[in-house]
Amino acid sequence: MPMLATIDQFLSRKPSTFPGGAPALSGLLGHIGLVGKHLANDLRRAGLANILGTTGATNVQGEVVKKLDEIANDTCVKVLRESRFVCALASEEMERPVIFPEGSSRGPYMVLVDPLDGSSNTDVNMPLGSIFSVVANRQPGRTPSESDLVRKGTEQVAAGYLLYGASTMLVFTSGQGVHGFTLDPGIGEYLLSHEAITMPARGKVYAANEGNGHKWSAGMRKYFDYLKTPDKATGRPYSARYSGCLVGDVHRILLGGGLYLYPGELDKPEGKLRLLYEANPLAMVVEQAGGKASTGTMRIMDVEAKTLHQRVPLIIGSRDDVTNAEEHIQGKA
Ligand code: FDP
Repeated sequence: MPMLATIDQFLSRKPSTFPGGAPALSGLLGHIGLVGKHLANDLRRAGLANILGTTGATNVQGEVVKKLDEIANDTCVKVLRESRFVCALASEEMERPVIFPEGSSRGPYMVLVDPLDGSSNTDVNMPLGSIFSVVANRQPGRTPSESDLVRKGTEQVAAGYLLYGASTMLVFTSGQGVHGFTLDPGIGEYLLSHEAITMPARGKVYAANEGNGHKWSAGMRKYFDYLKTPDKATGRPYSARYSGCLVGDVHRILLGGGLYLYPGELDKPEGKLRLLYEANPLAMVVEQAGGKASTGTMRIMDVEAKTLHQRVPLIIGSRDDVTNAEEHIQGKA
């Protein structure tokens, strides 16, 4: 039976290692949670409110912008601008970060977001997510620059995601385990539903867009053959589960084990996903739950961050599954 604690109540119960302490983390998560409430509300009514489909524009990644991508980004900017904990925001949808105006409200943290993850799911009423990464301003009070946001995954002070599925969830870590809260829409509160999530060391599920298989390295293709070859002792074949929403797939794996892969391709070795606001925050969550996140050759959170919208191959999930995938990719299996 879950305890019906709010985020605030939950955080105030334990000593916090978050820089700024539990009240600062609670305040920050309050605003991120508010973004989630707005977006969950928009998504529930999307088919009725003429907000499905595209805007006609393309974003900095050269990808088609959905109306809901734009709404989600605007919501993040509007809500986090009001937070006295946040001084800057970077987003998948904006080429440059927004630096919030100076003043008494300027906060010590910088937030990096993918405002609406899995946007191909918008028009078909399938799961979507928002991903967030939090880093500290190196010199609190000073106006940060873009380069201050471009940081290694190990420098994150908190990270997590919102999942808009059958219910809305806020899952986060601040380096003290991973905790999941479910939004009770009747009272408008996130309540603790999944305390101290721990992943199985190995799972039975893989998530990947196998339609891209012809573009992968021989080692990667060999690993997928391995996953599908029956072998009782190692629990194979694995089941395929791919939702088109990274957050949804990682959430399934976080709770039940297995792995998600978006590999680099022969003519696009950097892959598709973004390091700073997709791979790094999910890597922090998964590592805190006992799992692992890798490029195939190195730990995601150790990848040197060079640019805001940098891409990275991602293999993330149960510890032993990710290690096994790495061994295949590196020709050691
Ligand atoms: P999307 O581009 O629809 O936002 O983050 C990018 C992402 O979705 C992930 O959520 C998803 O797992 C993946 O890309 C889907 O990409 P493919 O359509 O190439 O499979």
